[in-house]
Amino acid sequence: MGIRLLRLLMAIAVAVPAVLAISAVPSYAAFHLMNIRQVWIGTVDTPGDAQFVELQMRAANQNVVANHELFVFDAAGTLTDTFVFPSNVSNGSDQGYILIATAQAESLFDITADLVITPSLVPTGGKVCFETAVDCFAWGDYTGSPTGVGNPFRPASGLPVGGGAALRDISAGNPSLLEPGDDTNDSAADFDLAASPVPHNNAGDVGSLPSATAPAAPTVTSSTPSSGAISVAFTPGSSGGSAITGFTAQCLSTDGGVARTKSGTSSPLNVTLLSGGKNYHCRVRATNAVGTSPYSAFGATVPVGATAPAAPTVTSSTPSSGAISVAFTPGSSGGSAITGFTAQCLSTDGGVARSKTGPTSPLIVTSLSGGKNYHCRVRATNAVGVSPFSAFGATVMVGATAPAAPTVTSSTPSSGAISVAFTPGSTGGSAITGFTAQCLSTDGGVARTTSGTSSPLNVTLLSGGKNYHCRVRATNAVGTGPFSAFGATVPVP
Ligand SMILES: [Ca+2]
Ligand SMILES: [Ca+2]
Repeated sequence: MGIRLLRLLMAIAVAVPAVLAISAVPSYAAFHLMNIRQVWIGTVDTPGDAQFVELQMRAANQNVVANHELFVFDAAGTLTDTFVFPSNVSNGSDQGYILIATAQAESLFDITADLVITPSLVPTGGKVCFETAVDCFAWGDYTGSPTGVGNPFRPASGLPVGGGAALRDISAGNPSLLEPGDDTNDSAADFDLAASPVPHNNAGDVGSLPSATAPAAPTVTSSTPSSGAISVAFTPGSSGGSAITGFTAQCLSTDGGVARTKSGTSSPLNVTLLSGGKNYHCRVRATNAVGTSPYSAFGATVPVGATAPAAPTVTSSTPSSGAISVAFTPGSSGGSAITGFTAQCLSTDGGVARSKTGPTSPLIVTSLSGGKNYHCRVRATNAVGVSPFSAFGATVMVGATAPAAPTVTSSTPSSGAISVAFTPGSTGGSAITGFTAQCLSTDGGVARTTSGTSSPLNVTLLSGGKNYHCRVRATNAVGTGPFSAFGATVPVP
């Protein structure tokens, strides 16, 4: 064997293992032992703008990513964006990271991305893939090909804007290492929702969200008045990094109306119970878990529409016989002239209730029950409506009246007479001193009366052979009441 042949054989002996080694490992070996580790979309302030996809190596020397790509698909599985690594990354350590992020995410987390992308992930559903088949992740209402992704992560709700991140669960095998067994190609099974996003880049930096602050002030966009109310529309300012939990609109009058506030979780807020006919301007502030923003600038000054009047105030209740004179002062007109007042007197011990309407104070409420206790209240009316009642005035006893009419219960004739039985009505607050029965003939007999202190009263000297009906009235110290209705008409023998 000559020297030249020996050298050739030696060269072949060296080369063949090298060729075998090359053919046993695919040419993409230096970037494909990689998984999508974390995906995050959006912040509360700029939904969708701050986004990142984090890759993690599960072997050393997977840093030869130049010209390799991140593919973004929509929910239907259609490719919408492609982002290409312009160069390799420098750190090829096993378990090392590669950060693909928008400039907004770089700023938000104060971290440098290894590949900067434009905002392209849609929170409601989609898919991202590193290269055509290295690894893919699908979420939300993704309905494209299930190859490599199985079931989408959080199919009902997608990725939470401003919320936690989709984070690969690496607990299988060694729980602290990303390994092939941590990828089952089912996004729903392979990922969990982490409380907050924590991006890592290839240089070993760890990004963090800035600590939250109170929100910025909202901006009032319109103030729409109606009867006694203003609907305040606004746009929120920055959340301060912590979700806004509520807003408060405050409306202040520029000409003496009452100030009011209204809280709620979204625009618009309808601030009610404002003073009709007064001018108002309104402002809004926002609250999150950290605190409350300053108020916005005031919106436009607008006139609030007229309302029903405010309740009057009872100033005195002066009783007399069967009546109370109710004096009062009006409240606000509500921006529309008051057209009348109604005083209502209610008894606290069983007297009949009465009311009286008129244009001014006082109103004299009559036909009340003498000797009963009453308190009275007043309300006002204008073109818009009726006010609430005022508070009750003092409780006073109504002066006695003449008695109410008795009730005839029977009329029993005898020769030239009728015995009239009856039951008394109200005394009117003063003891009844007597009754008078009166019998009138319906066919020409002579009329007669008889007085006495109790039922029955026997009315005599009537015309025999004539028909009669009888009635009764009562008398007390105040006076004589009205007659009762007539009893039955009966023939006198
Ligand atoms: Ca593992
Ligand atoms: Ca996979």
